[in-house]
Amino acid sequence: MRWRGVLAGVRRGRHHAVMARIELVLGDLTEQHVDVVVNAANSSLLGGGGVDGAIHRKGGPEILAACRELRAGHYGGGLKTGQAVATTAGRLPAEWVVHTVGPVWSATEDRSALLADCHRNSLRVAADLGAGTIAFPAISTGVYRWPATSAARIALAAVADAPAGLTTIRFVLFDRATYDAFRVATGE
Ligand code: AR6
Repeated sequence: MRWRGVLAGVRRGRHHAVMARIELVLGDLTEQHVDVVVNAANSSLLGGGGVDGAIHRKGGPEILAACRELRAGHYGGGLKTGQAVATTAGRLPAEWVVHTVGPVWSATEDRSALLADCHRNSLRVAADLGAGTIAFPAISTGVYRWPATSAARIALAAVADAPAGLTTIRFVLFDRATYDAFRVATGE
């Protein structure tokens, strides 16, 4: 697409000068026209419910085939919590899916560093691919039960110092309460 080419030109010319813009959107991650969408996956990399299920449904079988190849190779034991790895985005309007595994919420153990790792490692993988634009869901706030207010603070802090080359970091929030939690956290 033309605008991607333009952005790539800007990035190459002014590598260190471009700051990432943070955007909050109430909507569906699978409809985002960005270079990378981040999947809130599980360690099996073989699909699940929530946003993971939506990505595989809309992206088609190519994504699962790529995940199976990862499992057959370097990721035989699955993807560890906090780590990130890229595949094709199949039929999604994005170029790549970066799969990451969020921590399950615990009331007794502080797993915040792992949630921050998900964001930082996803950004690093995206930057290594040459991506300029990336969209995240609210990782761990669904099936993994992380409270949205806390997740929003951790996510926004973790992406504040993005690798060079990333110009847009978009959080795509699926419901109004999660969107509001992120909006409040941006003002803190
Ligand atoms: N677009 C944007 N956000 C979405 C969408 C969508 N299409 N669908 C759901 N969400 P979850 P987790 C929101 O459960 O908590 C899966 O089974 C959702 O409302 O998708 O990290 C995996 O395979 C919530 O705010 O991910 C794992 O087993 C957020 O995305 C496990 O769930 C994250 O909810 C991971 O749990």
